Amino acid sequence: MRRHDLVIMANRLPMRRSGRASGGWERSPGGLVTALHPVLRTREGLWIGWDGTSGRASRTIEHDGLQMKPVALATRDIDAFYHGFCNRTIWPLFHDAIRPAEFNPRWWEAYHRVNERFAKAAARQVARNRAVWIHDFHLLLVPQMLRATRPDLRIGLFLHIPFPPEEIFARVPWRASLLHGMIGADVVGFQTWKDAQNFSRASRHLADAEGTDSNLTFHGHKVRVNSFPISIDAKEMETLAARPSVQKRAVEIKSRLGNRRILLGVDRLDYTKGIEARLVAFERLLETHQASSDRCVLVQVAVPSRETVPEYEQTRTRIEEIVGRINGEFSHPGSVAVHYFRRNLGREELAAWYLAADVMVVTPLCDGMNLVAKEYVSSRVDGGGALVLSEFAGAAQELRQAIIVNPYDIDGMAAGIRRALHLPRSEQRFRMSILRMVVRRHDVQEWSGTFLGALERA
Ligand code: GDG
Repeated sequence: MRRHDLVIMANRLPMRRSGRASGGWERSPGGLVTALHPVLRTREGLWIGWDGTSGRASRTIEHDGLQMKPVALATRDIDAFYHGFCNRTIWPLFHDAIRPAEFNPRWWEAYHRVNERFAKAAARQVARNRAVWIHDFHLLLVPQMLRATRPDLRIGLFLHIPFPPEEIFARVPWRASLLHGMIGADVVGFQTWKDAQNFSRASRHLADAEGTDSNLTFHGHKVRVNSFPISIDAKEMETLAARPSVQKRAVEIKSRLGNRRILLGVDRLDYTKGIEARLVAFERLLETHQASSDRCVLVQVAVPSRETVPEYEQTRTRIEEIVGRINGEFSHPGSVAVHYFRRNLGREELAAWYLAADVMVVTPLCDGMNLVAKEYVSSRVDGGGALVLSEFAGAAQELRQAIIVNPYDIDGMAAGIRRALHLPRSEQRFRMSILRMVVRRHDVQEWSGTFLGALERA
């Protein structure tokens, strides 16, 4: 069997099974694949992940120059590992415990089992002394498991979501095991320096690691800890937004909405994204006559997500109640106050909405990075638009020319939106030009190059 020079591991494969596309597979959209595809191609790489189905894994598949190895998960494991430990334990806990995390020993056992399965799959596939790059919160135990059988490998781990402050993390009954799992890597990367610090402190205080915030030692093994803020494929976004069909669609969207000022929100329908508070802030502007539905409209795109988790259903219900309340109170014939789309838009359509939006409102309560904010500025090839951004999105560390708001402060958020609507044109263009430069300079290609460089040096 041929072994690979670089193995990427993530919960999901970058392709999904489809009846239509060639060979029964189609590429899932996303910057991560775009960034890693060329690296994997030149380095004889392999991507290991779950293919989204239950049952037996198929052998390695090659599609579009990308080699992929599906990992099989049993139905009961998918439930306890994915719906349980990933989505109902780690996700809420790592997002500041906005919703209470549930600690179920059965889910933990399944998490352990699935991580072992991934680690075994990787151990068989990587060539001697080569590298494995593990992604995200589904696979936190893999670094240590892999190191135990393959101490020759360089192992990198990148967490896409925040790492919580120590006192929140300390609630997990299996906290030391989780930390030991992560510490098995040579490089552990986070979205922001704050996340990196939270992790290093938890490791020293709860898992007997020693060292500084950027260099830890555990039983003689050295771990580099740093921030590697993820980004988007800025060139691809710019090219998409410059397409005549997208530009034309943006003009059409504006005209269909009566050429009112457009405020736009685009999020997975997730309680961390702060959609309810954003709606209430807009309602506040309407109530206090600082905005009117004759002159502006809020469009919220909410992409269905994790619908089997009860908290997500409750969030959806609350959002829909608030939309109904605002429209009942403030809509007029021909000028609906809030347009709400609970669906996934195509890439072109999404780009057209970005271009049509006068103000993009990105107000998560807690978010690792938030790529929507970066996609918006990158799509503004016309230099127009304004960004309102939560201070609790990782992106706020870089996108400093956005109008930064606290999503827990409804009046402050309303004031931020109002300010964005009324920015003098010269200031608006100045802010946008800097934002665009930041995203272009620090794109996803730079991100993957920097991480792999750090792994190489480890
Ligand atoms: C996690 C972390 C971190 C959204 N609506 C549509 C659509 N999207 C695409 C966007 C963007 C992606 O989904 C969402 O990315 P985010 O970064 O906003 O959020 P999460 O899904 O929560 O991702 C996050 C990220 O990982 C990367 O590390 O930034 O903090 O939570 O790319 O474009 N795409 C299409 N139609 C839609 O309607 N086609």
